[in-house]
Amino acid sequence: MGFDLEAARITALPEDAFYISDFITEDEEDWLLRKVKSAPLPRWTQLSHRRLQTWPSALTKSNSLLASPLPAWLRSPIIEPRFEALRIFNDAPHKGPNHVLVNEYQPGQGIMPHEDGAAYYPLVATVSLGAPIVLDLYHKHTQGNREENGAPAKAGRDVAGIPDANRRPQYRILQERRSLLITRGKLYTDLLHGIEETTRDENLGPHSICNWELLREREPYQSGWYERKTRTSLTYRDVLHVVKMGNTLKF
Ligand SMILES: O=C(O)CCC(=O)C(=O)O
Repeated sequence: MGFDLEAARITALPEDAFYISDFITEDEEDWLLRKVKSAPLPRWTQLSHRRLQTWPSALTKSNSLLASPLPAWLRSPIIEPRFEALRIFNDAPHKGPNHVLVNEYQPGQGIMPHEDGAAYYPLVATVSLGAPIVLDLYHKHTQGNREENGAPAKAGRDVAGIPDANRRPQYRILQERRSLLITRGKLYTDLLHGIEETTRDENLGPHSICNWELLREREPYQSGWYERKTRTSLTYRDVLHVVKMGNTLKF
């Protein structure tokens, strides 16, 4: 599969975002979902609005990663050969992702607007599995009460210091199953991202969805809405600070 990254650019967004609708095949999607589901139960962290697996491990309190390879199923075929062919992580310190969060959202679940923060090189590559979902992007208005790394926000307050009901995303990206979304640079550092807690995504169309022209299929959304189904994401990142344990473990 050959991909042209420039052809995948979401031109309506500040730099940089890319969307590839047909990134993995249906068989690869099935296989990846089986791998996610077959992980032992303690691998899952149940949060109030989604559940999460962290590979190879959670970051330390000082935002470091204990050096350990990603499992083979998260490497091939996504990193090798596809990310490598796209050269997306070539400028990252470790030349490739070393950390993956697996998020599972049931209908009605989502994630509050947040930024991923300084622990990571400013690039996220997200593979979507199972069902479509809309990612909302918000400009940062205040520095005060935003979330970082998906930590719970204070109830009733939002990132802009305005009531939740009045919060409007600046941009909306529709992520189809089997797609890849890459966000990097200023888009990573200057905008917040979140997923609405809803059972249907509405008001969809070329006027509201900034990657509308890059979608694999537009017909399913012609009515302007769809019902959410279980959607799983694999978010690949490069953690900047990696600690090697080898020399410190002495028996
Ligand atoms: O599931 C997604 O696409 C978004 C996940 C996310 O925002 C995060 O892991 O920080």
